[in-house]
Amino acid sequence: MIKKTSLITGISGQDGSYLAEFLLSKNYEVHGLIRRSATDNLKNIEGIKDKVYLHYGDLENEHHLCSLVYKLQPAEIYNLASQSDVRVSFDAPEYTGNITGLGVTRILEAVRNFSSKSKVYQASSSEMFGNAPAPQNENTPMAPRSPYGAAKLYGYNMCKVYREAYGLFICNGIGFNHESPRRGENFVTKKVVKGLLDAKRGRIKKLHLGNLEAKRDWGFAGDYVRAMHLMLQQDKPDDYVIGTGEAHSVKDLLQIASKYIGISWKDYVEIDKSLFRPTEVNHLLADSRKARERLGWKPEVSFKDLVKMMVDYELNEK
Ligand code: NAP
Ligand code: G4F
Repeated sequence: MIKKTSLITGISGQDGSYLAEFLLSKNYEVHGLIRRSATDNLKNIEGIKDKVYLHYGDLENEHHLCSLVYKLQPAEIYNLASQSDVRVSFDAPEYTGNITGLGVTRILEAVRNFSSKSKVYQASSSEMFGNAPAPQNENTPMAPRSPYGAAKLYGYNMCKVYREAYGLFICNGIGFNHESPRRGENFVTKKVVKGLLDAKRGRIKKLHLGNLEAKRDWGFAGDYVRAMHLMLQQDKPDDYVIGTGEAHSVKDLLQIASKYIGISWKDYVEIDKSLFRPTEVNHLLADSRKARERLGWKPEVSFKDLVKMMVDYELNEK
């Protein structure tokens, strides 16, 4: 059987690595865009490096994206690359706009001009909702509160424009927070799990955190890549909210993780005002009925099991 060709931007990230494994299991030929790095940024794809085709490049470089898309003519393109850290986007707003926002347009232009049959998945974000009342779904008005959210909203809208103007097959997945052992170290789930374990082992005396009241709808990244793939298998392109339908505060996260680890988080956590954001998103909770009904998607890992998975992984890390 002829293999379907896929291209994943951001293949070295959390989602990119799970998606690559998933597509390989479905017998796809998997290509990934990676950035040249002086240090190791390929840890997440260590196990599959020999099974995928890696191409150096950057979402900043339109010419390179065009020639890659032209050469590969991928059946499916998953645009997962971005400056994905909300806190960092306040320090680097222009860079975030360039990669997380304009980067989407560069992919869309490459597809429009050189591979118009490619189906495109865009990794949009629940951060676009800002403080819209929970639960949020595809019809909830969007009002971002961070440069990251604003850049994602631009990319989201460009996908809609290109879908309607040029008849391209483009889907926005509006992803709520999803985590895993491969989560970047600055995100709060990984920071809490690692920090509490370090505290228990006596490696640190205090774990510095920001706003403990914020609520997020946290799911397992492995579940979310199935939804990305399902969107591109439909007859028509559309946008879908992807989330668990359960929200927890950062305090709940601390409670569950510390109970499993066997310590009291209150002995270690210190609030650091500098870790608060200039503007916060208070409560994200997904109403993902559309994805459940039309795609037949549902998450399989509960929040408690996700936390346990992340703790167990750290315990087994050398
Ligand atoms: P991640 O772990 O931060 O991965 C981001 C990827 O983008 C990395 O592979 C990174 O490469 C690459 N990248 C960054 N800047 C690039 C550039 N200029 N050119 C090419 N590649 C670049 O993010 P993730 O959690 O897997 O998320 C995947 C996507 O979903 C992102 O677009 C994110 O914004 C979005 N999203 C994530 C969530 C979530 O909760 N995880 C929710 C909603 C939306 P390096 O390894 O070289 O840094
Ligand atoms: O883990 P976070 O940094 O994730 P955030 O900001 O929700 O963004 C993630 O999810 C988005 C989807 O909604 C993605 F689009 C985005 O790419 C990323 O994956 O922070 C979660 C919450 C925030 O309210 C933050 O203020 O945790 C709070 N928090 C409290 N102390 C902290 C900390 N966050 C971080 N990163 N570090 C802290 O010390």
